[in-house]
Amino acid sequence: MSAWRWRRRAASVGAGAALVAGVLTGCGGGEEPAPAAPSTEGLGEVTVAADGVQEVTVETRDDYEFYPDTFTVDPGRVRLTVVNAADEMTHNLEYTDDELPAPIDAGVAFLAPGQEETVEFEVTTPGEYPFACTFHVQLGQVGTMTVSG
Ligand SMILES: [Cu+2]
Repeated sequence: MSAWRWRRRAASVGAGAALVAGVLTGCGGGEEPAPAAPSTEGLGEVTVAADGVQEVTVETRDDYEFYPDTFTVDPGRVRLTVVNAADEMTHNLEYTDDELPAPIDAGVAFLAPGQEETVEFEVTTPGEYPFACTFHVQLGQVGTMTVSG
């Protein structure tokens, strides 16, 4: 086989591979497009309301996560809103007492799908305050609020 013929052959194999790749891509196009991920904009962002209280929103969905699972506040009053944006799942948010630097007398005991609840409490002691969904703590639905010092 001459060098010229070999190159022609290589070129035609290359074209065949490109065709196969095109067909495979075509098959993939038949799948359902993945749903857009829900927005996390504003979640976990701490703002100070007109009355001076820090406000923060955490969301739960149809999985075992908090969105976000960490946020940081300054010592003072905190107004925490927990939004359960799930279609199916029930969640809660409780501060896990035995690990806290200081007790927090607040939590959201039960949120059905589509419900939200706001609680207000005071934090004074800097540190890390673990929280959890007590229904799903075994599945890793935990988070941490940091009180800066
Ligand atoms: Cu949960």
